[in-house]
Amino acid sequence: MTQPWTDIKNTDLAIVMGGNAAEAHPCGFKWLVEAKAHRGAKLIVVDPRYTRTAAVSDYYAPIRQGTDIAFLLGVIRYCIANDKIQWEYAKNYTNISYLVKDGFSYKDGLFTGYDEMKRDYDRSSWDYQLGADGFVQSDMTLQHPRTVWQLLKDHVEQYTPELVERICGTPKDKYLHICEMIAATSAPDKAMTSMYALGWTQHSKGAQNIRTMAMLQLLLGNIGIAGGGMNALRGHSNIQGLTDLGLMSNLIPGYLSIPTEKEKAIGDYLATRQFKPLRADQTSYWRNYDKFFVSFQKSMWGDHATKDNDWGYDYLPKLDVPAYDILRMMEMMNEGKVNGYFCQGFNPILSIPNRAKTTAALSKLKYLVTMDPLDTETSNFWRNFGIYNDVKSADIKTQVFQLPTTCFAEEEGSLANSGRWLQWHWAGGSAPGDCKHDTWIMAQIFLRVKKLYQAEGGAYPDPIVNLTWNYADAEEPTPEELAKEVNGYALADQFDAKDPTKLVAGKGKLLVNFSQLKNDGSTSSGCWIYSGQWNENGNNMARRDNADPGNMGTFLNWTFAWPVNRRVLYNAASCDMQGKPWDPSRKLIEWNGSKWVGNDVPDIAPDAQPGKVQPFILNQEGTARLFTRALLRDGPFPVHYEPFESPVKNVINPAIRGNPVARIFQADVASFGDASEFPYAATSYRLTEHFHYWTKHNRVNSVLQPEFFVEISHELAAEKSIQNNGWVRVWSKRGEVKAKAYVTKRIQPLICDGKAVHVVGIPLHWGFMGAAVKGWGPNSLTPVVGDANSDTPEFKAFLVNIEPTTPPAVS
Ligand SMILES: Nc1nc2c(c(=O)[nH]1)N[C@H]1C(S)=C(S)[C@@H](COP(=O)(O)OP(=O)(O)OC[C@H]3O[C@@H](n4cnc5c(=O)[nH]c(N)nc54)[C@H](O)[C@@H]3O)O[C@H]1N2
Ligand SMILES: Nc1nc2c(c(=O)[nH]1)N[C@H]1C(S)=C(S)[C@@H](COP(=O)(O)OP(=O)(O)OC[C@H]3O[C@@H](n4cnc5c(=O)[nH]c(N)nc54)[C@H](O)[C@@H]3O)O[C@H]1N2
Ligand SMILES: [Mo]
Repeated sequence: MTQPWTDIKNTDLAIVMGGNAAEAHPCGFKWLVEAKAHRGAKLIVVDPRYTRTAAVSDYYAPIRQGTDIAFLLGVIRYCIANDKIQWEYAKNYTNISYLVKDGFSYKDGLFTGYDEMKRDYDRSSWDYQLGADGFVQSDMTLQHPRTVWQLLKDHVEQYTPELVERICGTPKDKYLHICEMIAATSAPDKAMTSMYALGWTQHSKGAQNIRTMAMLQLLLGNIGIAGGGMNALRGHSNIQGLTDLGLMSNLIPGYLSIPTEKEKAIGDYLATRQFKPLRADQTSYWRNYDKFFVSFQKSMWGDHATKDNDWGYDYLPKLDVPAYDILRMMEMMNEGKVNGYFCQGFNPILSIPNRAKTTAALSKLKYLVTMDPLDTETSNFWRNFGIYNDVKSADIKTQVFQLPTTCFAEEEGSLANSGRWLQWHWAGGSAPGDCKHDTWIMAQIFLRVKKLYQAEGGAYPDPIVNLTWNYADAEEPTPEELAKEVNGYALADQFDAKDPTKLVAGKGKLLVNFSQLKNDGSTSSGCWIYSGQWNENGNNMARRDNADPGNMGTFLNWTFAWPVNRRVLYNAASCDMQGKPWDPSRKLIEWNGSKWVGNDVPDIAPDAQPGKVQPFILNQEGTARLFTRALLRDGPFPVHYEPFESPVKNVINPAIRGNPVARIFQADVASFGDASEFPYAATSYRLTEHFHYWTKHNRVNSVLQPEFFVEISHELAAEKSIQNNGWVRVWSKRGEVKAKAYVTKRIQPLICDGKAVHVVGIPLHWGFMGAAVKGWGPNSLTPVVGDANSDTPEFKAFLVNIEPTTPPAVS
């Protein structure tokens, strides 16, 4: 999130599109209830289903899943046509005036450089025109035909309300009403907030869904201001922490990235990350990349990371593919390329697409280790649960080891929420039986592997045997020790940058924050953005002072927010070119004539002159991007593409199937279905009464939502002679499930391009372990298609067929 949850109380208009916050984020949703009650804020919901969020909205419109880009490019077109742009913001804080290279163009659904065989682009033309000084060329009059503004205007021109209705199935009158509500927030003193989650991410063009809204928000001047923002409402309580701490195969903590195979030397690596400013007077904060990186290496390998060995650069693995995400791992297992799999706090048999493929993949392993407090379907993947008889237990040779762990509530630590607050928590109870903390188990494995390397050598023992392991009890590092290590230490005395006689952190002391990080090996930090979480003032994540003197919901002494306790990212954009808030009644920060002051930690150097340095300091440009250059793999502007499996043809580019850069594996192509065999548009989602696959182990939740069901409209029920509460068989090209039918007015057929499209809604909480009545969820049906940029599976839009059936026999 660019805002914290608490800032949502300051909004004028919230749009929940691509999520269902009232059900999936009920606790955070209360801040929107505050905004409605105390500011008269309005709520728009756009969802294929009339959700519980829709039930408390001021305006609801249906949309066919997978078509949000067309919808939102149409809203941008509306704002342009009606001059609803926050011009001072857009001109100064975005790249709207920059000139794009002459070689770049867009035609028939593709940008310059597409290679059909590779399903990828040569992106070299997707860039700005640079001057002899290396700075980007611009035209503040916006008249030049190569400005981002002119290209954007052309790009969105085709997305008329009529086309939006044809593609999305959203009735034109409803659509125009929403356009009008959104466009009104272009006034400098009006704020709209976008709250989204998986309804946008779980698509083959998920990243572009989000970008389209970000572009709209930038044109309206709604990012960085109080009550405005782009908000990814995160899932598991610490999933924000997962990405912050680099648990993705292509990341290092703090959104640094793993080197690629081509980057043989540290110089190659830094050259493509340590960006120089593209404009005069810009900050380009990534210029400090080497400080964050070297400090990370020092936290990992201490005295073994030296200038002479390039800070241990060779110790890092190098990527030969974009990422080893879960879809790729399953593909590799299926190809027989993986022997063992450690599955920690993860239940992939239920949570990743195409269960038949997952089962086949796990069956090819020599061993599977699960680390989980619960007995999961994944650790029992080899069992035949009796309903479909599709698992042949006798043929599966994989050896399974179950290591029982504690649950997060049984240990101390911090959780990073969606608003980037690192909140310390304490153990709520002690764990039953002989289960162990994850840290204990991982420490045991590490110590044993290290011993083996020490005894036997091996191909390259250095990264393992040289790893820093300075914990009081080597057998189990404490959360406190780990949190301090992540914060970082001064490895030598540190002096003030402006006054070299002033000691700011003595050797061995905790660093104040990341501004002290150095590239000379004299500091360490496990995750630069978390630096400041636990310094010599103590554990800042444990702070619980809820004073909010400015009443802006920033609560600066409540926990610690990354970066440097800042609550609203890009808050320098909340002020005009004179440094005054666009809305004086909602002041985050302001320029007092000599420095920035206010209710939040300024996202700009404290003495930076207003109007000069631009507020998006992490970007090379200093401005936000309406045109992303080559940063996204599938285009510098979003384009409407159909889901990979779609009930209708792409009406603007009929020859293109799905996102042309979507990640697919050749082996899965035969398992994609089409509308002639599978005419219905399925989607999958959560219910508030369950949390994924855990709470079915709990009788109370299982009583509230006992049984696997699918939701369909009255019209589809009539067409297929399906009774409410009757049994149905739902099948796709990949498998089938049986479920109870729930016939509801909350799903209505959508008219797309003159054809009725029926939506089949499939909640995801069931399985075969635990207390609830058994049944497989949606992932027996979903396809293995990944987003072009993030590899997130297309869980939200796929094709099925449905018919009435007899009840299954439950074992
Ligand atoms: N009670 C409960 N809360 C949870 C969870 C849980 O299991 N139970 N899980 C947590 C996790 S890990 C996550 S990631 C979050 C997920 O939070 P959400 O994303 O809010 O939850 P979902 O129910 O998966 O999907 C949200 C909505 O997206 C809609 N949708 C589907 N496709 C589209 C589309 O193409 N466009 C639009 N506009 N809408 C679409 C669906 O109809 C659904 O209403 O929830 C978290 N919170
Ligand atoms: N079709 C479809 N599929 C989906 C989705 C969808 O919307 N549609 N949503 C996707 C999303 S967003 C998510 S997040 C996934 C969820 O998929 P998973 O993450 O696989 O599901 P969970 O049930 O949350 O599994 C987490 C496991 O962690 C265990 N656990 C809890 N605390 C601890 C701990 O402290 N240590 C350890 N080691 N284990 C612990 C729990 O017991 C549980 O078994 O599903 C994904 N799959
Ligand atoms: Mo999630």
